[in-house]
Amino acid sequence: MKRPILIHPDPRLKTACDPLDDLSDSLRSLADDMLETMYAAPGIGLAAPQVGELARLIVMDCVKDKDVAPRPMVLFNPEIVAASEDTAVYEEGCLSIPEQFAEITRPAEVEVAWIDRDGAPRSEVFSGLWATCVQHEIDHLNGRLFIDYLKPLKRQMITRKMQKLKRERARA
Ligand code: K1U
Ligand code: ZN
Repeated sequence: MKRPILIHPDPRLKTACDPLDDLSDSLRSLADDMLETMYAAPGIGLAAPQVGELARLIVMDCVKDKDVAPRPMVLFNPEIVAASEDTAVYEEGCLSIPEQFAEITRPAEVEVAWIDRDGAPRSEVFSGLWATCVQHEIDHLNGRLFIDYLKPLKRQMITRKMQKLKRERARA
Protein backbone atom coordinates (compact mmCIF):
# COMPACT_ATOMS: atom_id res chain seq x y z
CA MET A 1 0.00 0.00 0.00
CA LYS A 2 1.27 3.42 -1.00
CA ARG A 3 1.52 5.88 1.90
CA PRO A 4 1.41 9.71 1.90
CA ILE A 5 4.83 11.38 2.24
CA LEU A 6 5.15 14.09 4.90
CA ILE A 7 6.26 17.51 3.69
CA HIS A 8 8.71 19.70 5.64
CA PRO A 9 8.17 21.38 8.08
CA ASP A 10 6.75 18.60 10.26
CA PRO A 11 7.94 17.72 13.78
CA ARG A 12 8.14 14.02 12.81
CA LEU A 13 10.86 14.89 10.28
CA LYS A 14 12.93 16.54 13.05
CA THR A 15 12.69 13.62 15.51
CA ALA A 16 15.50 11.11 16.05
CA CYS A 17 14.15 7.54 15.89
CA ASP A 18 14.98 4.90 18.51
CA PRO A 19 16.58 1.62 17.37
CA LEU A 20 14.20 -1.27 16.68
CA ASP A 21 14.34 -4.16 19.17
CA ASP A 22 12.74 -6.90 17.09
CA LEU A 23 11.54 -7.35 13.54
CA SER A 24 7.82 -7.99 13.21
CA ASP A 25 5.44 -8.67 10.33
CA SER A 26 4.11 -5.12 10.71
CA LEU A 27 7.63 -3.70 10.26
CA ARG A 28 8.17 -5.89 7.16
CA SER A 29 4.84 -4.70 5.82
CA LEU A 30 5.89 -1.08 6.51
CA ALA A 31 9.09 -1.75 4.50
CA ASP A 32 7.01 -3.12 1.59
CA ASP A 33 4.75 -0.04 1.71
CA MET A 34 7.82 2.23 1.75
CA LEU A 35 9.30 0.54 -1.33
CA GLU A 36 5.97 0.90 -3.16
CA THR A 37 5.77 4.58 -2.09
CA MET A 38 9.40 5.23 -3.13
CA TYR A 39 9.02 3.66 -6.60
CA ALA A 40 5.72 5.51 -7.16
CA ALA A 41 7.11 8.92 -6.14
CA PRO A 42 9.54 8.27 -7.95
CA GLY A 43 12.56 8.29 -5.66
CA ILE A 44 15.77 6.39 -4.98
CA GLY A 45 15.34 6.20 -1.20
CA LEU A 46 12.84 6.68 1.62
CA ALA A 47 13.08 6.73 5.42
CA ALA A 48 10.28 5.64 7.78
CA PRO A 49 9.80 9.13 9.36
CA GLN A 50 8.89 10.43 5.88
CA VAL A 51 5.74 8.31 6.08
CA GLY A 52 5.17 9.32 9.71
CA GLU A 53 6.68 6.19 11.34
CA LEU A 54 9.43 6.90 13.86
CA ALA A 55 11.30 3.64 13.22
CA ARG A 56 14.95 3.15 12.22
CA LEU A 57 14.12 1.75 8.80
CA ILE A 58 15.16 2.90 5.33
CA VAL A 59 14.63 1.58 1.81
CA MET A 60 16.69 2.36 -1.29
CA ASP A 61 17.14 1.46 -4.92
CA CYS A 62 19.69 3.64 -6.71
CA VAL A 63 19.66 1.63 -9.95
CA LYS A 64 18.61 4.21 -12.54
CA ASP A 65 19.57 2.31 -15.72
CA LYS A 66 16.49 0.61 -17.21
CA ASP A 67 18.75 -2.16 -18.61
CA VAL A 68 20.01 -3.07 -15.11
CA ALA A 69 17.89 -5.18 -12.73
CA PRO A 70 16.34 -3.20 -9.86
CA ARG A 71 17.96 -3.64 -6.42
CA PRO A 72 15.36 -2.90 -3.76
CA MET A 73 17.10 -2.73 -0.37
CA VAL A 74 15.51 -2.77 3.10
CA LEU A 75 17.75 -1.71 5.98
CA PHE A 76 16.63 -1.99 9.62
CA ASN A 77 18.79 -0.15 12.22
CA PRO A 78 21.33 1.04 9.59
CA GLU A 79 24.56 2.41 11.05
CA ILE A 80 27.56 4.03 9.39
CA VAL A 81 30.56 2.14 10.76
CA ALA A 82 33.24 3.83 8.62
CA ALA A 83 33.42 6.81 6.30
CA SER A 84 36.08 7.78 3.75
CA GLU A 85 38.08 10.98 4.14
CA ASP A 86 37.54 11.85 0.50
CA THR A 87 34.28 13.54 -0.26
CA ALA A 88 31.79 13.75 -3.11
CA VAL A 89 29.36 16.51 -4.04
CA TYR A 90 25.89 15.58 -5.27
CA GLU A 91 22.87 17.70 -6.07
CA GLU A 92 20.40 16.25 -3.59
CA GLY A 93 16.64 16.39 -3.54
CA CYS A 94 14.16 15.10 -0.98
CA LEU A 95 10.67 13.71 -1.37
CA SER A 96 9.71 15.67 1.78
CA ILE A 97 11.01 18.93 0.20
CA PRO A 98 9.63 18.73 -3.36
CA GLU A 99 11.33 20.54 -6.22
CA GLN A 100 14.20 21.92 -4.11
CA PHE A 101 17.77 20.83 -4.82
CA ALA A 102 21.17 21.73 -3.40
CA GLU A 103 24.74 20.54 -3.72
CA ILE A 104 25.73 18.69 -0.56
CA THR A 105 29.23 17.41 0.29
CA ARG A 106 29.47 14.06 2.06
CA PRO A 107 32.01 11.24 2.48
CA ALA A 108 32.43 9.53 -0.92
CA GLU A 109 32.33 6.01 0.58
CA VAL A 110 30.67 4.65 3.69
CA GLU A 111 30.53 1.23 5.28
CA VAL A 112 27.05 0.57 6.62
CA ALA A 113 25.90 -2.22 8.95
CA TRP A 114 22.21 -3.14 9.21
CA ILE A 115 19.71 -5.91 9.84
CA ASP A 116 18.01 -7.29 6.72
CA ARG A 117 14.35 -8.27 6.38
CA ASP A 118 15.15 -11.85 7.48
CA GLY A 119 16.76 -10.53 10.67
CA ALA A 120 20.31 -11.28 9.48
CA PRO A 121 23.16 -8.82 10.14
CA ARG A 122 24.59 -7.37 6.91
CA SER A 123 27.25 -4.85 5.98
CA GLU A 124 28.42 -3.28 2.74
CA VAL A 125 30.65 -0.49 1.49
CA PHE A 126 28.61 1.97 -0.58
CA SER A 127 30.04 4.42 -3.11
CA GLY A 128 28.70 6.81 -5.75
CA LEU A 129 24.98 7.62 -5.61
CA TRP A 130 24.38 4.70 -3.19
CA ALA A 131 26.75 6.34 -0.65
CA THR A 132 25.02 9.72 -0.98
CA CYS A 133 21.58 8.15 -0.71
CA VAL A 134 22.29 5.93 2.31
CA GLN A 135 23.74 8.94 4.20
CA HIS A 136 20.74 11.10 3.25
CA GLU A 137 18.37 8.38 4.50
CA ILE A 138 20.24 7.74 7.76
CA ASP A 139 20.16 11.51 8.36
CA HIS A 140 16.34 11.26 8.20
CA LEU A 141 16.45 8.71 11.04
CA ASN A 142 18.38 11.26 13.10
CA GLY A 143 15.91 14.07 12.36
CA ARG A 144 18.27 15.76 9.90
CA LEU A 145 17.32 17.03 6.43
CA PHE A 146 19.67 17.95 3.58
CA ILE A 147 18.68 21.63 4.02
CA ASP A 148 20.26 21.50 7.50
CA TYR A 149 23.64 21.54 5.68
CA LEU A 150 22.76 24.86 4.00
CA LYS A 151 23.30 28.42 5.25
CA PRO A 152 20.40 29.58 7.51
CA LEU A 153 19.04 32.11 5.00
CA LYS A 154 18.81 29.53 2.17
CA ARG A 155 17.26 27.00 4.57
CA GLN A 156 14.68 29.58 5.71
CA MET A 157 13.81 30.43 2.11
CA ILE A 158 13.15 26.76 1.29
CA THR A 159 11.15 26.28 4.51
CA ARG A 160 8.91 29.25 3.63
CA LYS A 161 8.33 27.79 0.13
CA MET A 162 7.31 24.48 1.71
CA GLN A 163 4.93 26.21 4.16
CA LYS A 164 3.29 27.91 1.17
CA LEU A 165 3.09 24.58 -0.72
CA LYS A 166 1.43 22.92 2.28
CA ARG A 167 -1.13 25.76 2.59
CA GLU A 168 -1.93 25.45 -1.13
CA ARG A 169 -2.26 21.64 -0.94
CA ALA A 170 -4.52 21.93 2.13
CA ARG A 171 -6.82 24.34 0.24
CA ALA A 172 -6.99 22.19 -2.92
O1 K1U B 1 14.85 10.54 1.09
C1 K1U B 1 14.29 11.06 0.15
O2 K1U B 1 13.66 12.10 0.30
C2 K1U B 1 14.38 10.45 -1.22
C3 K1U B 1 15.38 11.14 -2.09
C4 K1U B 1 16.73 10.45 -1.91
C5 K1U B 1 17.94 11.16 -2.40
C6 K1U B 1 17.97 11.82 -3.60
C7 K1U B 1 19.14 12.44 -4.05
C8 K1U B 1 20.26 12.36 -3.29
C9 K1U B 1 20.22 11.71 -2.10
C10 K1U B 1 19.06 11.09 -1.67
C11 K1U B 1 14.92 11.03 -3.53
O3 K1U B 1 14.76 9.97 -4.05
S1 K1U B 1 14.59 12.50 -4.39
C12 K1U B 1 14.16 11.94 -6.03
C13 K1U B 1 15.32 11.52 -6.85
O4 K1U B 1 16.46 11.77 -6.51
C14 K1U B 1 15.13 10.76 -8.12
C15 K1U B 1 13.88 10.54 -8.62
C16 K1U B 1 13.73 9.84 -9.82
C17 K1U B 1 14.81 9.37 -10.49
C18 K1U B 1 16.06 9.60 -9.99
C19 K1U B 1 16.23 10.30 -8.80
ZN1 ZN C 1 14.91 13.02 1.99
